[in-house]
Amino acid sequence: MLTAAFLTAFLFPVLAAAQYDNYGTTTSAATSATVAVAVPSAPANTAGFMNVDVGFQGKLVFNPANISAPVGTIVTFYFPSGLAHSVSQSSFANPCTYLAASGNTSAGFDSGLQTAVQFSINITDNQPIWYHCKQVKHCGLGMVGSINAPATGNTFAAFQSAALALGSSEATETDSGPVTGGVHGVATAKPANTASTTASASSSSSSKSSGSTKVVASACLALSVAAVAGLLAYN
Ligand SMILES: *[C@@H]1O[C@H](CO)[C@@H](O)[C@H](O)[C@H]1NC(C)=O
Ligand SMILES: *[C@@H]1O[C@H](CO)[C@@H](O)[C@H](O)[C@H]1NC(C)=O
Ligand SMILES: *[C@@H]1O[C@H](CO)[C@@H](O)[C@H](O)[C@H]1NC(C)=O
Ligand SMILES: [Cu+2]
Repeated sequence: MLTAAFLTAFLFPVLAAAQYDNYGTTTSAATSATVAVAVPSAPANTAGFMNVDVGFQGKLVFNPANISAPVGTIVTFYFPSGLAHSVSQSSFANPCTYLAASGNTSAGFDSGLQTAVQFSINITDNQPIWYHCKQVKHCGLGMVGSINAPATGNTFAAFQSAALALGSSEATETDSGPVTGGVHGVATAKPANTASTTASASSSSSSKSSGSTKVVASACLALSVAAVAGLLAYN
């Protein structure tokens, strides 16, 4: 229900503004639009906790995009302000399609499209977890990630190649909001901006937050970079 209104009211103007900004015509307007919300980026991992940046440095990537996380690890995704992204479980066979419940298999986790929140899953076994961003065209531009992907066969690289092969033919997905639960890893809570309390308790974390202006302004550039990276990946 969010998607159409969101795209029309927010995303398209934002992308349009970013494009103008890239041409240097509306720099001051874009600068004044900076949102003064403290959104932490992923802190360093600690025992039992692993952290992933969503839309790292304004690019259409998860960073790190594939991790090895033992059972019981809490993996937390840090969403930036600006352009909305999602962490949506999919399958190796269908990288850009949400993993719906089927037969005796439960549905995947899904943050839904979000900005400025954190979303955590608890790893429940050592099987691979595949996920993608359901924002329009992001998955087909390679915005995918994995947890416990094997080193051979169905690797993270093969998964990302499959997403890139879909490219612009990637089906547009609906966003029905957050879904808890999941397969091989479960979310027990919906996304929320809960990191500020823990972040203030951490004395050593340096501020490396990127402003929303930067994220927005680099969105179009990121699209191009990701597209080029996709082409390179095939050569
Ligand atoms: C993660 O799940 C395991 C069971 O699979 C549970 O024992 C553990 O307490 C959970 N961790 C957190 C932080 O909820
Ligand atoms: C779940 O489904 C698979 C195949 O779809 C089947 O092999 C398996 O026996 C089923 N397990 C249960 C507990 O029903
Ligand atoms: C990332 O995926 C590759 C396979 O594509 C694997 O060999 C590597 O170990 C993975 N990295 C991590 C940190 O799990
Ligand atoms: Cu995205």
